[in-house]
Parts: sequence; C-alpha cells; structure tokens
Amino acid sequence: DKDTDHEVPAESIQNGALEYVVPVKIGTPGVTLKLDFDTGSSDLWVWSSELSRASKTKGHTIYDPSKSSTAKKASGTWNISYGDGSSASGNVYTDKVTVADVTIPGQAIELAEKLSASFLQDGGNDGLLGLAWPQINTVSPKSVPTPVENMITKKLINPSVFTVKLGRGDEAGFYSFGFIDTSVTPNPITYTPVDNSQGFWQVASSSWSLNGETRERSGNTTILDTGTTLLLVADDVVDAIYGGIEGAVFDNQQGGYKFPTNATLPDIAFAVGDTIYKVNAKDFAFGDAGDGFTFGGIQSRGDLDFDIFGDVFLKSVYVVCKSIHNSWDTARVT
Ligand code: 0ZP
Repeated sequence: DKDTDHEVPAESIQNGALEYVVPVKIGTPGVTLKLDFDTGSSDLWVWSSELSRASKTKGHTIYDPSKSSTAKKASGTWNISYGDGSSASGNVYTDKVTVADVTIPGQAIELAEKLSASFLQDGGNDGLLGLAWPQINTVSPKSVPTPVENMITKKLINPSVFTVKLGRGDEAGFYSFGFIDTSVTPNPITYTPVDNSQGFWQVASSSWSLNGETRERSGNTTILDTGTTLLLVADDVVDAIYGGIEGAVFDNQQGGYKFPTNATLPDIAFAVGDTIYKVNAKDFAFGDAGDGFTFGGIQSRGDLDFDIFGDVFLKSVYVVCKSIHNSWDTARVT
C-alpha cells in the first residue's frame, strides 16, 4: 500500500478548461462515474436510474442501485442550488464508494431524479463530489456525512487531509486523500488558518497586486472552490484590472470582461494569508471570445461578500486541506 495509491488523477474536460472530473467507483460489482470534485459544496450526487429516460441517454454513466448488491435505500431527500443557478434534487441511498483506493462502506449517495437544463448537455460530469464542510450538505430532514468526513471518522485515512493539484491543458492533475505529495513542488507549503463557519474553505486575502504594486483589501476573505471555473473577485478589483488593459470591454452577452487577444497583460497576484500568489497569464487569458478578443479568467463575484478562488487561481498552487488543524495550506507550483 504505497502512499501514491491514495492519489487519483483529475482529468479536465470540456475544452480542457471548464471542469475537472475524477473516477469514483460505486457499488458492487460497481460502476465508475466521473465526478466533479467540488470544494465549494458538500453533496455527493450522481446521475442515476431515477432520471427520466431522455436525460439518461446523454452519454453519461449512471448509478442504478438495483444493480448493486451493497445498495440500501436511506431516508431523506436532497435539493441543491449552485452559485451559477444550476440545480439538482432526488433521494438517497447508501453504498460502497471507492475514491483513490480508499473504500468507504455505507457512504450516502444522493441520486439525481431532477437536473436543471444546464446539466443536460453532452460530455459533462456524471455528478459531483462535495469536499466542503458537513454543515452545508443539503439532505433533509437530517444531513448526511460527506466522503471526507467518513474517511476521517471511520479512520480510513491518516493524516486527515486531502490535497489538490489541478493540471493546465494536457498536464496531469490529481487529488490525494490522507497523503501530501511533496514531489509536486520544491517551494515551501505555507500555513493559513481556515474559517469554516459558513461551511467553506475560507481564508483571509487582504491584499493583491497589479504590475507589482500592492493594494490593500482590509478584511477581505476568499474561498477555495475547485467547482468554480474562474477567479471571482470584487468589482473594484475587476475594474482596476481591465481598466488598465487597452481595448478591454465588458461583454453583456458573455457576461464578463474580454480584451483584445494581442493586448499586453498585467501581472496580477492575490494573497492567501501572508503569501501572495501570481495568477499565470495563460490562465488569465481564459478563452477565445471571438472577433479577436479573449475572455478574461478573472470576473466579478457579484453580490457575494467573499472572493472565489476557482480553477484559474488554483492551477498555480498545490493546496493541502487539513481538517484537523483546520487550515488551507498552499505552495506555489509555477
Ligand atoms: C461555474 O464555474 C461553472 C462554469 C461557469 C459558470 C458561469 C459562468 C462561466 C463563465 C465562463 C466559464 C465558466 C463559467 C461550472 C461548470 C463547468 C462545466 C460545466 C457546467 C455545466 C453546468 C453548470 C456549470 C458548469 N460555476 C460556479 C458554481 O456555481 C459559478 C459560481 N458563481 C460560483 C458564483 N459562485 N460552482 C458550483 C459547482 C458547480 C455547479 C460544479 C454546477 C459544476 C456543476 C459551486 O462550487 C459553487 C458554490 C458557490 C458558493 C461557494 C458560494 C455553491 O453553489 N455551493 C453550493 C452550496 C449549497 C452553497 C448549499
């Protein structure tokens, strides 16, 4: 049982940019679903046999409890709405779940019965696996333990950590459970205390820098969110960034700022606790916006009172989430 047995590849899908999915085996003999591991939510839900026939045939692997000898019906229903307006709901079973060679018996699995239209396109995930804190799990009347919570309470991993390294383009990324991969980067891992009172991996981010000039944002916080594609920050920061790029404009149709593809890009960095991390220009230049424009990887957080450091930020760091010391530890990788 090598340490690396507890590592599992994270594959980026949909133009290599929108989301990362990870293979998870469910049931006996078992099916392997590709789940979007989301540190911004705490529900493990899957495409299932309870969906209508039309949505089941969209090229997804589904979980059917009648085909698993270890499946058991559990009580409760679930109903989740995400930041981007997508939603899902259904009922609950328990079954055996294997993630990165860690097998969890009796894990609660939320079966999708209804999915919002945004999920019903081709090629996306077969469900989500939430890695945030237990209190935001949506199963009612009583919430269910998340996979990480079960790994810890059932003593399946030691130490009580999971780590995230997201790849860029074709680069390999991975998640690990109970194991910190020190081969990822020679840079030191910096400790930052987490405030989990809202259920998120939330840390202080009280400064940022633009072209080497540091700017204070007293009291500002951010969450680590692998389920959010972009880096979402307050409007004054967004305005300062794009205001300094010749020809940058807000595109109402695409819902964000874009800039001429040949523009000179600024150096941008954001603090996590006491350490400031540079956003890679390749990730800031998020994608083709048509007509010679590039869609920006940093956009508005809207009405939220904290930032969301999504994949555009996370690709530049190795993150260690420690449940015991309650910290979000980061090391620069590029
Ligand atoms: C996303 O980042 C989308 C991609 C996306 C959305 C909107 C605009 C975009 C512009 C450019 C590029 C990407 C954009 C994720 C996504 C990827 C691939 C396929 C998808 C198919 C359908 C729907 C989404 C897809 N969504 C973020 C999000 O809601 C946007 C956001 N807005 C965050 C505000 N905050 N992510 C959630 C996980 C998604 C859900 C995973 C849909 C994929 C499927 C959560 O991580 C967000 C979290 C927000 C919270 C931290 C404030 C959340 O909603 N948690 C649920 C808890 C409920 C709070 C108790």
